[in-house]
Amino acid sequence: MDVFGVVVTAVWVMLPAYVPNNAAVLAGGGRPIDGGRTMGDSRLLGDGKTWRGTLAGTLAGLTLAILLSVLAPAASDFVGHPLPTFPLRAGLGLAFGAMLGDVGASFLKRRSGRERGAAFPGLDQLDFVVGALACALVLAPSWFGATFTVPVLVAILLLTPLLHVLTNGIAYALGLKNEPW
Ligand code: CTP
Ligand code: K
Ligand code: MG
Repeated sequence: MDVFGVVVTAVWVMLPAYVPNNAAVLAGGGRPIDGGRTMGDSRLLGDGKTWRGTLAGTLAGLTLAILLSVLAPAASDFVGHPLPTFPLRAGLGLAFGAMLGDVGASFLKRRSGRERGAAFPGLDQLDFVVGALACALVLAPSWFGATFTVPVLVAILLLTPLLHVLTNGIAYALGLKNEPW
């Protein structure tokens, strides 16, 4: 596979994991997952992780995975490269895993004394990737093995932080997000 093919595949296959965080920002609010509970001196997760945001993010990612599967033949023709479809379990793993990774990162942020909204460089950009890949591996192992070749994984780890910085910067500039990370 050439570099173009690797990059296009990496972005395509991770779209259902990229969208949930942004959907959660738009739809979030209401009851926090931790119900206000604390661990030590800090909140377990904080007010930034809500049931509604998590559900909306997961549904948005899953819906996108279904849509991309329908579009895969046309998109493959367009880029001149075979792009994968998403079995339901793969789409669910990527979408829910992205939310789970983000929730896990908030847990770690609170344990390290960071308030809601504080930056944690590195973790902020990759938490959802690790969560998405891990859940996709568990829920759709054979699809995972066929889709995530080593070059595609390397491209994902290099490109995701760039895309994350870009989309969050745009969300901040549009006034949708309180911080640009
Ligand atoms: N959000 C949500 N539920 C989630 C994730 C995000 O409701 N599972 C919404 C919240 O309104 C949150 C906003 O999206 O404030 C931005 O998400 P994020 O940056 O992940 O949360 P922070 O508020 O920065 O909190 P944290 O420090 O815990 O990351
Ligand atoms: K986050
Ligand atoms: Mg934040």
